[in-house]
Amino acid sequence: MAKSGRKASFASLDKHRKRLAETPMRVQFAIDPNRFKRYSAAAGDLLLDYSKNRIDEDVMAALFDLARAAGVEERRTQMCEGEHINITEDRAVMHMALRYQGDKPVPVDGKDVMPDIRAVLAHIESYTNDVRNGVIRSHTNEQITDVVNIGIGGSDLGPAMLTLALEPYTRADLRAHYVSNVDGAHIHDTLKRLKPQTTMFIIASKTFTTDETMTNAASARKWIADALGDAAVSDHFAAVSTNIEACKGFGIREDRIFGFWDWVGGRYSIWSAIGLPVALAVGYENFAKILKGADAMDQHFLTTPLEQNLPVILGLLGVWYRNVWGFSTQAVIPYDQRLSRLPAYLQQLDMESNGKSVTLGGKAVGWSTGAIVWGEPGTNGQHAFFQLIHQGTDVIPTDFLIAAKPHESLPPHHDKLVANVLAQSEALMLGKTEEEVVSELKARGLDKAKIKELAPHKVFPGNRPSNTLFYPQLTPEMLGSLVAMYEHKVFVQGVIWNINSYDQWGVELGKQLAKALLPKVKGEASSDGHDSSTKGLLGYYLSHKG
Ligand code: G6Q
Repeated sequence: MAKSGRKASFASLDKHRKRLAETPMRVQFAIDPNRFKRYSAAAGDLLLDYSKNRIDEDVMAALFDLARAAGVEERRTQMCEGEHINITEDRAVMHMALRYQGDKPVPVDGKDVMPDIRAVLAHIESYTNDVRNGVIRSHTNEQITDVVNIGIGGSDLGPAMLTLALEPYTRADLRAHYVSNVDGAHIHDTLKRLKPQTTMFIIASKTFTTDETMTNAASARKWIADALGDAAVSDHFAAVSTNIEACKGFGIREDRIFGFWDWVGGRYSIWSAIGLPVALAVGYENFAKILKGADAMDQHFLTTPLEQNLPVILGLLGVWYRNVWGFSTQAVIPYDQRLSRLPAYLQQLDMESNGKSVTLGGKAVGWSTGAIVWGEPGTNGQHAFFQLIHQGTDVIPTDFLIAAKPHESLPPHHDKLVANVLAQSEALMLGKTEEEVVSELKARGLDKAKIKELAPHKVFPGNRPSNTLFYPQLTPEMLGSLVAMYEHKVFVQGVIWNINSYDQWGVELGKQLAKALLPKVKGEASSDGHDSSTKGLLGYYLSHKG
């Protein structure tokens, strides 16, 4: 689809926007008793209710036309067939192979990758079982009680999010911790309560060169060597990387190095050995269920008609709001405390993938791309930033996530949680008109003057969009499905915007400049050549560092 075609599509969608502006959702719900049925879809047990959006059948038809015209289906096939759709790094994008449950070969650059994937999974399984069963022990012959994953970005956010989400599947005597920040406070505070004798580290780095990770790894190595001697290092470290030689150089035993491949992007790598700390925390059988759930979502994405395809629907709604209504952010609010890191995880997945401003052909895009993704769990958010979502001047499309069944038997908690999530999407959609406010205040016995004064503050504009994702329970399978669904949503949007969702050049400049600044920060080189702000800040640092 040419640039002019995309622009024309957005322009024609704009006519629908103008038309719909006359008919808010509360009117549409009143007119159409089947609205929920019409605008909900499912993938297995996962229900997506998207009826509380500014849409009607003509809008959805136009959006599905756009997906087809932009080549979402063709691109999906290209991705599956191992084409190098990551053009700037000349790489295939094959994270789906990592969770593939079928028995067909999956070729990448002429080689079936499934035997290697299965070999790494078998390695993860045996290592995980051995650590959990106390067969692999520490240098002092003790059972491992704590696993510290050292990694950052894609080598941290995914496993950290999954481990927290699957707390009901963890064992009290084996805890997983995550250290990512180069800020020494992070590793310091993590190790503060741990014993070197029973702590195992995993150095998770695709490249094994990332400065933050290497700095934390060196501090962890010193912590072990200081307490137990240098010989203990090989008993207390494992690594996940594509750079096997560098892992060996660090002192990691060959049988504790878990490989992966350059056709797996960092933020798409939780399905690879990057998931090792998760497997250690919840057991290999549960890790395998995460993969199974993700594969089920892949099959849904690959085979379900666009009109019932969850990632496609979510992606198109995002495009509708971003490019036609001009909404710049997307909130993700899990009513599931254990998904408290999901927004941060999705922030990377979405913003690093689709925060781009040139097309695949290297020209400036003529439209907005990735939205700003943010969120916190409900009900906490209600007592914090929901004010702005309800009455602020910006409209914030919101995804709500909720399980039908909690893991704990603590009535009445879950019923209250569900009442709250339903109430929020209902309130956002309905709003409260001035007439409703006035009659409420009258019923409370307020006089006319007070009502006039208060009413404008109590009006809710309503017509604010949300999706609700309802699932039976937050199981490993469901979690895998949810994450894969969002991966595919990002893919769909990337195709429509004609950008490369699989590179991240925007993170490079800051890294380069930090490298150049380090000798100056250390006071070993002059600050000449920098702008006055950078020089001024350097000067402040050098005079206060003590
Ligand atoms: C993700 C990015 C990035 C990456 C980190 C860590 O897609 O590439 O977040 O995961 O920079 O990189 P390493 O795993 O190589 O240390």
